[in-house]
Amino acid sequence: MDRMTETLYPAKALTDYLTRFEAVTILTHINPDADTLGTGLGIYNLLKTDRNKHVEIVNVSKDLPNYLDFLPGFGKIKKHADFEESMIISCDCGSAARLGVDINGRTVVNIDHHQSNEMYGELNVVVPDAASASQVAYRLFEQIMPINEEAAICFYAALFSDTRYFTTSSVNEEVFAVAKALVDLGAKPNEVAYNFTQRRSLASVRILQKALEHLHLHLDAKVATMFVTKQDILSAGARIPDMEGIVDYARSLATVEIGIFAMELGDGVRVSLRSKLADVSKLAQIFGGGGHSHAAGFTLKQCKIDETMDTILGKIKELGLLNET
Ligand SMILES: [Mn+2]
Repeated sequence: MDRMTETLYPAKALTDYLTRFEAVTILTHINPDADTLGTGLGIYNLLKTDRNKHVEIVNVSKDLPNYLDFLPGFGKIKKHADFEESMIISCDCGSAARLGVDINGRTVVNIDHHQSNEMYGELNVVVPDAASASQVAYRLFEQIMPINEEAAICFYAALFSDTRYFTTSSVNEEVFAVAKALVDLGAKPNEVAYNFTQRRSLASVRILQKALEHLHLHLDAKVATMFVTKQDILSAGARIPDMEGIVDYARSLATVEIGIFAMELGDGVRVSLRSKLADVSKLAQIFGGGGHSHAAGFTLKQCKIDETMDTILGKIKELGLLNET
């Protein structure tokens, strides 16, 4: 192992933690995506091969994305953490608050790739250059144990998803090197792709239709906004996971630099931001959110959608986000 690998992926430190604890609680973030669940389940599938270890994987959200049910171990994801003295491994989560579990006083290994990560762990393995948290987990765990097929499928699916099927600016030689290694270990690219692209829920298409009805262009057509109201969500029969990816339609337009999608939920308005070049994580941070430079988001409590959009557009101008591009 070269020194670079040693600093980025502190395998020895991880081994020490794993030796000290008999039980491990794997935590994934609220409103889970394929990266947090794929990373968590990949690690779960690795750790559970040790018969002396107690391992649990937890996501506290009401709904899990059903299309991810092909990930080995998906049915084992629990809604509550039961272990009290376990070591915690958090996956793909920039802030402790997004875990939805009180981690005060606990030993946490934080595995992530968000630039905005708050480094809330005792051991923080945060690699912003990595395209997915699963890429970080793979590079870390491959040094200390054999990666089995179940884990390879999970890590590959997470990488496939967080790179938007290998199309984002984070895709480079290293991403393909990791993808190749995971395929060699048993991940089937066609099966993973099928699960992501050919198993849509009807509700996800119905809610997309509503969002497209509310597509508007602003600021010389450099910003596209889309939204869905509570009523839209109700009539489409959509759940939050059904709305993942809608924001990409806004960004995909030729003239558009920043795409914005807002959904009106019971407790406020949730906003997703996507950009081609501009750093939208700055914008998200102003509103108490976070994320990556080209994919970020935030939630505003008790807000109206039209006012929210006006405020966001104002901030885009104020920050000069479009001037950078
Ligand atoms: Mn991620």
